Amino acid sequence: MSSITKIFAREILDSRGTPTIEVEVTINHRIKGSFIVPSGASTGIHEAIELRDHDSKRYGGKGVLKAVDTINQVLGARLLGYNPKSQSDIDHFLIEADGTKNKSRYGANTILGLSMAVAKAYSVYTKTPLFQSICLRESYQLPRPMMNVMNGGVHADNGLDIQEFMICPKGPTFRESLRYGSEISQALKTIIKKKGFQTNVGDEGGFAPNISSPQEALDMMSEAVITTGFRLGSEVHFALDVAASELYKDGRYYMNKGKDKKSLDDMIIFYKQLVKNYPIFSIEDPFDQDDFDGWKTITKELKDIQLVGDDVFVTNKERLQMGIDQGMGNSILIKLNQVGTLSETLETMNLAQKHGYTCVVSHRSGETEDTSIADLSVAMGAPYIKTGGLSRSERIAKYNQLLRIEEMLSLPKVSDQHEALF
Ligand code: 2PG
Ligand code: MG
Repeated sequence: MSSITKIFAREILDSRGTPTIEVEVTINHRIKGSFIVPSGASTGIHEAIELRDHDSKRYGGKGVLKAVDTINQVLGARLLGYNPKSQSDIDHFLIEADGTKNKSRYGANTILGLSMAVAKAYSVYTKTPLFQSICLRESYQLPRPMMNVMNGGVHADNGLDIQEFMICPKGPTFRESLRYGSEISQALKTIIKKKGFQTNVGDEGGFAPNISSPQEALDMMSEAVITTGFRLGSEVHFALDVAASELYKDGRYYMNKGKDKKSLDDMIIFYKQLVKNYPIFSIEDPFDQDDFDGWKTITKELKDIQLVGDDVFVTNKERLQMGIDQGMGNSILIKLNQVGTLSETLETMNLAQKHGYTCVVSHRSGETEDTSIADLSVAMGAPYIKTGGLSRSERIAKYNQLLRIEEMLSLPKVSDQHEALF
């Protein structure tokens, strides 16, 4: 019989140098697992709340000492003695203890730190890779990577309105897809340099040249794919995250850094044009989080495109159900900290899968060395993972973890003897 014997949290830093929470859970006094909570910049208004200290004397108010104290003094103590196998009971306890709809009492960062640290400790305790200890399946598949090679929007200081321009390579294995992505990124760097732009990178490890036209970005990406010898439109596709909630005000979308005011119809024309001219297979957040007309229209008009709801669904099963009922999108972005517990995340993913919505497991723009999302994507059979460009270790760490998982899956099965959490 296993039980949680110690829980400890500390304040550490994320990839932007902003404080975040690390939680360590100890089982039976000796087995330890830990998790570090990520943090977003283009956060949706319907996301669960991230608790910060708002003490202007520390980290510009962004410290998380209150959350750390809540774990060390209040919630951690109440979880002692729990069997770590009872992940749903533990998550349930945390949801109840918080008692609010958006986790504003203790913060989704506080709660997620605990929820995931328990899952990770359990994986160490059972000597089972995290993906297998989250969900035991007959067979597992690796997700196809969506690599953010050009950064714009609030993730970069250039003129691009669209937040993320991604390449999505499809090799015979994950390892090969990663190689395609890396080679294309290197070629892209050379092209950007040749055109006289700086090759600095944005928050998610993609390049952030000082350009403002999406066509210019997509042209450079196309050139990079072609010069590396990969087939555009079959071996490599493109994907966008428009993060349109950031561009929306009073029924209009302010493109071209505010100079162009676009209506819903103008936006549809804009997307149709892009999809016609480039091999774009996926568009995330093409409309604002509450612009349901926009969402419904694009879902009808661009039927063949994967339309991913991030700010609109916020990994929340009620929001997703509403989208399903109203015909909004056909795919959901999955971010653990948007909802706050592993159990709720899995419920949302199950709901999506049941209704034919694809799941894209995602990092946040503020990331850490934690690689749990790589395991989550494999555990749940998500067809895609979005975890940044091919630079910056907090992004590469997830890709590297997928390489390890692919290797593990190619080995003969060692043991399925453990009991999985879900
Ligand atoms: C997004 C994410 C991750 P952020 O909008 O999809 O790329 O960004 O974490 O800033 O919300
Ligand atoms: Mg997004």
